[in-house]
Amino acid sequence: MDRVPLERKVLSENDRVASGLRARFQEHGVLCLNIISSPGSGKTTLLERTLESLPRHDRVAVLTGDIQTENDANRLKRFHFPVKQITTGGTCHLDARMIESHLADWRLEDLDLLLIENVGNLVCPSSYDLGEAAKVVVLSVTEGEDKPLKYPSIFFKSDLLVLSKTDLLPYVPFDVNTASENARKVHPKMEIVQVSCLAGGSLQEWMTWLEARRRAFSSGLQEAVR
Ligand SMILES: Nc1nc2c(ncn2[C@@H]2O[C@H](COP(=O)(O)OP(=O)(O)OP(=O)(O)O)[C@@H](O)[C@H]2O)c(=O)[nH]1
Ligand SMILES: [Mg+2]
Repeated sequence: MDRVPLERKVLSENDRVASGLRARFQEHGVLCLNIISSPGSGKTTLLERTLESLPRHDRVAVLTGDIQTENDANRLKRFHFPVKQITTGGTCHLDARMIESHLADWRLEDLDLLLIENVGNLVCPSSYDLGEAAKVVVLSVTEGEDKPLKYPSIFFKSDLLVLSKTDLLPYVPFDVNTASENARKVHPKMEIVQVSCLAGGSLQEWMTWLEARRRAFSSGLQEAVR
């Protein structure tokens, strides 16, 4: 008798909740980005500068994750967009259930863009789908060019690599080409932008990517309803 092997993918609880979130984001036209990096690579500073440069009427909100403190939310609330802190109390990553519960009293129909700052960690957040449209990994120039090779999962799963703190390049032995080559060894289609968030530094490449992604997402939604 021939035997037919049957394989059934049993979705984990997190994947199930994340799929529900993704469907809701799609239904309400919310582009969700999950921003991941080591502690201190500059995620909150990048978000501060981003919020600062967006028009006040832009339909943007931020969820920011940390093990302890409301510090990042307090920094981000100054820009008058909806911001909530998710304090995990010890867990080294956000999960889909945390996103779902913190979105409970926000109307998704009032948003176009949801930026999630994950807990500072290059390992665990890569395993937890939050329902995002894309992961963005931030690597600062003080961390070394080899990080994409050492922590391949997050670089493989991210659409964009933000090389941050480029103002420090004159002072640290970090080769942008080597870092980019390493990232593309892991993820050949990785898009890469360079930013400096210091006063006078440039966010232009990141803002251009973000705008293009928002346009592509919204035209994808329009195509879907045609
Ligand atoms: N030189 C330089 N310093 C930066 C830049 N961006 C951020 N920093 C500094 O890096 C430190 C960490 O920045 P944060 O934005 O708090 O980093 P983070 O990734 O949000 O940190 P966690 O949330 O703790 O993981 C701060 O002292 C920032 O001032 C930059 O572009 N250039
Ligand atoms: Mg932060």
